[in-house]
Amino acid sequence: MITLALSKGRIFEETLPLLKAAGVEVLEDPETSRKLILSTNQPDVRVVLVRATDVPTYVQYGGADLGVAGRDVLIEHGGAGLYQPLDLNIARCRMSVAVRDDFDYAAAVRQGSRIRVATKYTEIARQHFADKGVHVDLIKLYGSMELAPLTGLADAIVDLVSTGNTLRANRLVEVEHFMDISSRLVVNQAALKLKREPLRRMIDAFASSIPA
Ligand code: PRT
Ligand code: MG
Repeated sequence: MITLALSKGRIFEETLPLLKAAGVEVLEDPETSRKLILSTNQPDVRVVLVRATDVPTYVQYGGADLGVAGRDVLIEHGGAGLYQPLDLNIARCRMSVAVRDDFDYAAAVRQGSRIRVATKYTEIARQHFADKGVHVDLIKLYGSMELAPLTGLADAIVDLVSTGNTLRANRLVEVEHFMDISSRLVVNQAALKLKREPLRRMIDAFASSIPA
């Protein structure tokens, strides 16, 4: 049995064509079914639905043989115990710094002020500001980072941006786009040895159908 961990939403949707190229069709729709384990047309392949941030953990400890996770999630997780053979080029977005439209970020950086930054991505933010030599106080949030500058909780946020609509709707401006994000295939290292043939076939099929 091969178990693939996916999160609902964009990663599930964008992985379907890659699975199809590997001859795998998922038999249930996660948006209408309440099942957490989905069967496929291949009796020895199943999909488990987990939170996006839990995908690396499932694969690391063998709860799944392989999975698909964003570069953001993989950096925050640390990647221990994971083989990362492919950038799938799906679920693309960027990691950015955004501020309220009346906050002068460039001046704050130039003057060496301490900047309060709210984010779910504390590891990525810590590395980014350390590389720039900017002093920040990081505030960890689990949701709706856009609210932080509007309420005075923080001066800036570090968050994912794709269309920019969420920032615009909240009168925030993107002042730095510092990392390009896409999702990667991650594989459990022990499974790669024990289930070498079927996993290799799946990795090769994914590799040959990565979107441009
Ligand atoms: O949503 P939920 O809390 O269940 O979980 P999640 O946010 O961890 O999962 P999901 O499915 O939303 O994201 C999974 C992965 O998709 C992330 O880890 C990213 O690698 C990738 N991805 C691609 C995105 C986006 N695009 C994206 N736009 N993840 C989140 N967003 C959010 C962003 O955080 C912001 O709130 O969408 C909003 C901005 O979108 P725009 O289009 O308004 O700019
Ligand atoms: Mg989300």
